[in-house]
Amino acid sequence: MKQWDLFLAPYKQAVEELKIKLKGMRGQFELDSTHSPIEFVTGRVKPIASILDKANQKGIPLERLEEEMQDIAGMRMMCQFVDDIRIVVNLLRNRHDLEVVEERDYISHKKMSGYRSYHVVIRYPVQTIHGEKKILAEIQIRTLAMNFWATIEHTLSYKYEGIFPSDIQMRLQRAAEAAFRLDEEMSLIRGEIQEAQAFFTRKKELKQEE
Ligand code: 0O2
Repeated sequence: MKQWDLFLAPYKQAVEELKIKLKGMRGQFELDSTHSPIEFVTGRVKPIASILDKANQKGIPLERLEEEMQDIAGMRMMCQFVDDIRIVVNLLRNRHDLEVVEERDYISHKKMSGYRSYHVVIRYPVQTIHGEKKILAEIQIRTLAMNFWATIEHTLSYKYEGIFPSDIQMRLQRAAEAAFRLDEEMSLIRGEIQEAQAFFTRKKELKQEE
């Protein structure tokens, strides 16, 4: 157990630090009084049982966990709109306190399950009493609708141990489609609101010039 505590300590530290930093980004948008592309942020260290399960499934030897398991430290950033995801990914790419090492776009290429999300794998330096240690972490960036679907599917997946009865499978696929359409509708509504805002701002400016 002590060995796991030692192994997981830098991951725990990274998650705590990243929570503060990524939530801080939202705070900065609020200060600017501009729309925040970040709605909320969560983070967790993968439980030992899940690490062992995944290592077993993927054939990762325990001594290779550091290099081969990218989501022992996992963060999630939830956005209101699909367009916000690109903005958040760019913000991450431009940071100097982490290095983006890999990106997986499950939005343009959704998974067979119906899962949609944008994954960014980072290398993050943790300062310890023994010096700097760089760890891998995964940041999942998704809309509220994508998160809703993934959370429910994940819970059901535990219940059915990953093998869904065909009717549930079909309903999950339909729910994934519905979540996709919800995101599309919301983007259209947002576009119209922004157009209307631009129109009224311009009208106000013209009036002031008169
Ligand atoms: P947990 O409980 O979230 O920690 P693979 O696992 O082979 O698909 P890989 O290489 O591990 O892929 O990385 P990937 O696909 O970028 O990220 C895996 C993580 O993405 C999962 O972690 C989930 O969090 C999420 N994810 C991927 N596919 C699905 C899906 O179909 N449904 C849901 N709900 N989430 C998914 P873990 O390790 O599964 O678990």
